[in-house]
Amino acid sequence: MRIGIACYPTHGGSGVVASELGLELIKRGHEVHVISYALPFRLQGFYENLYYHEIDVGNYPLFKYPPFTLAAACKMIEIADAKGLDVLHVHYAVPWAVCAHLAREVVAESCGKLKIVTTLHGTDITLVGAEPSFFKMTKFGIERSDAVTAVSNYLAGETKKTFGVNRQIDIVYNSVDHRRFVPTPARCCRKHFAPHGEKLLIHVSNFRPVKNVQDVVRAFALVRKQLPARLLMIGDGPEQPGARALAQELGVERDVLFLGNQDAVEDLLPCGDLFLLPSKYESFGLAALEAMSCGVPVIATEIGGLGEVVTPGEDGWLCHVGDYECMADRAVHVLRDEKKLAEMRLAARHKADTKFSPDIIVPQYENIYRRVMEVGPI
Ligand code: GMT
Repeated sequence: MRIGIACYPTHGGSGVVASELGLELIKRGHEVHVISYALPFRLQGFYENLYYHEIDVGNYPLFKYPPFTLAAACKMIEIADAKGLDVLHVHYAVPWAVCAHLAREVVAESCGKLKIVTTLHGTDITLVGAEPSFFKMTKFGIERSDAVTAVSNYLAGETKKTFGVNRQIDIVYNSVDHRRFVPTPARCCRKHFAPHGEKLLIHVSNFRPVKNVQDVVRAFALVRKQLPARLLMIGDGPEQPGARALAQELGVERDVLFLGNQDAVEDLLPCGDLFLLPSKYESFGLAALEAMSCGVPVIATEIGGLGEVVTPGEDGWLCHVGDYECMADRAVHVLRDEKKLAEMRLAARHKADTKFSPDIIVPQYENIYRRVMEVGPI
C-alpha cells in the first residue's frame, strides 16, 4: 500500500507513534509518505521507501497568521496526487483530520479514492478538541474519517461521550519496538548517574501541566529521605522551571538531574529502577510502555488508559492523582525488595514484548487500511 502519514514532529506521543508506525510499515513492504512541518525526531536518517514531505506555510505579507491548515491540506493534495496514496493516516485530530477531509474533497476530482484514517491520541479529544471553539470542527473531522482509531478503550469511550459520536472506533494500542527498547543497563552508563550505587528513578515527558511533574519531585523527595536515590528528569516544557525550583525547595536538587530533551531515551531508560508517571490525565502512556520495554516497572496514576498498560502488583503500581505519598510508599517498598523488583522488571519487559509488540499492533492498522480501501471510491 501507499500510505500517507500526517503528524506533529515534536517530542510528543502522537509523533512518536506515527514515526514508529511508518518505520514498521516500510519493513512490511509498504511505501510511506510522512507529511509534517519538520522532520519528526524519530525519523532522522535515511530509510528506503519512507519519504518526508515538508509543509511550507509561506510568508505572504497579507497574512498576519499564515494559514497552516490550508498549507497542510495542500501538501496532502500534492502527495496524494503525485504518489497515488491509498490511505492518509492522520495522527491527532486537530487539525489533521479536517485537513485530510479537505484534501480528499479536492483529490476526488483527480483520483477519487483517498481514504482517511484518524488516530485519536488523547489531548486532541480531552483538551484541545473539546475546547468550545474547536469542538464542532473536531467532531466533524472524526465523523468524516473512513476509520477512527483510539489508543485505549478509555479514550474511545471519552470520545463517544464528549462528542456524542456513535460511529465505530477501533482500539489500537501504542506499540514499542522491543528490539530497540531493551533492558541493557550497560548501555546507559549507570555509574555516571548513580556513582555510589543509588537507586535510580526516571521520568520522561514534555513537562506540560497535564504531566504533573511536581509530583515526580515530591514523590522522589520522600523516597530520598528513606534510601539513597537519584532522579533523572528527561524532557522539557513549561513546567520544567517549576520542577527545578521545587527540587531546590525540598532540598534534593543535587540528586535530581534535569537532562532536557533526549532523542534516544532508549539509551537512558535501561538505567532506571522505577519510572514515575503522576499525570493528571493520560490516554495511554507511551512513555511508561517504553520504560517497561526496558525492564523498568512503572508507578503511575490510576487515570485514563494507564490501567490498560500497567497491571498493579505485577509490572507497576497505580495511585490516585495527586497522591505522591502513595507513589513514594510503593517505590520505597519495591526498591527495598530486590526479589520483587527483579520479578516486576521481567513482567514489565514481558508485557511490552508480547501485548504491545509492533508484530501484534501494526497488523491491526494494516487491516484497518484494507478495510477502508475495500469500501471503494467515495
Ligand atoms: O500529551 C502528550 O503526552 C503528548 C500526546 C501527543 O498526542 O503527542 O500524547 C498522547 O499520545 C500518546 C500516544 O498515543 C499517548 O501515549 C499519551 O498518553 C497521550 N498523552 C496524553 O493523553 C496526555
